[in-house]
Amino acid sequence: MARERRGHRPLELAGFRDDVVAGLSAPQKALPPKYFYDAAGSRLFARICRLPEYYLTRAELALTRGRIGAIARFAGRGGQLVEFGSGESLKTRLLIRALRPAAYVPIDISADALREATLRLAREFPRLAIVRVVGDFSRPLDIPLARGKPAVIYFPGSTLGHLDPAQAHAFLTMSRSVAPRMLVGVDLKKDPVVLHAAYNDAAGVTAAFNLNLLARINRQLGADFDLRRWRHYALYNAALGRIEMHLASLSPQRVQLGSHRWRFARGETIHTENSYKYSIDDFRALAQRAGFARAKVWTDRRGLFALFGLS
Ligand code: AVJ
Repeated sequence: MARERRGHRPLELAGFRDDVVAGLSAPQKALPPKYFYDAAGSRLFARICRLPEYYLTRAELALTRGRIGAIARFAGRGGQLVEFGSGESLKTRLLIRALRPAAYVPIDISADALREATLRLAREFPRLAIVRVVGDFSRPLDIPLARGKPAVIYFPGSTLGHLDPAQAHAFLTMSRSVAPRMLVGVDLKKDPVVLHAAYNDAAGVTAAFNLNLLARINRQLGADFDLRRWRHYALYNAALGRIEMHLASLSPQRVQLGSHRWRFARGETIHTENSYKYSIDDFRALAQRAGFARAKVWTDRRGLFALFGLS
């Protein structure tokens, strides 16, 4: 039976609205990437994961499959598996099958995504205790762990890439206080042309994913973004080691949300996401600064993606 706990207040419309107003009022207008994932956005993200250019999902799955024995030995069997994210993926199933954890504790901001993902897992693993936590793991939250059973955090998918280095350091430090071991998926630095293509796919799915954020703001908050006057713009910033996604205004325009109004110049952008890329040495150093003494690393054959085992 799956139980559900709330780590803190669920994500409310008011919070969404405040974040949008604050983000659009800054000199470099920006929106937090966590709002990409409404129902339409989650469907678009699932399509991104199957795009020929988007190597991340396939590389991580291949390396997890190929090295599952070593990964399971690192994580330990029969403990508590805490996943940051909804865990609907094939990788989670591989891990559960290999670790046979006593409890599986997925944490996700979307109660719907969490329920859907865990219902399927509960059918597939009827004897597994599943403890759902609805919450934003980017903020301190109460994670219901049993005493005496070793816990390991699973944070796949390069989701950590959203954080800048200072935030990633704080996040790893926080994670270390939750569990002594952590498995974290990290996208690696590589040919910028390969990176660029992964976020500028030929079919335009990433563009639709990015633009859906504006559609969601219109739909849920009543803003009046004219979607025909915005374009998806993603680039690799090599100096900062990150992909940046933006929405660029194609003409001078105004946007209204309640009593708020913003002007956009032609070519001005709203920064919607960062996706940091690391070298293996960069990430080892980051983990060490955050207090992890040891780092194991597994990569796919082509060296595109890495899974780190930190302890
Ligand atoms: C879910 C954060 C790993 O940064 O690659 C995919 C999100 N954005 N295409 C990523 C995303 C555009 C993705 N993460």
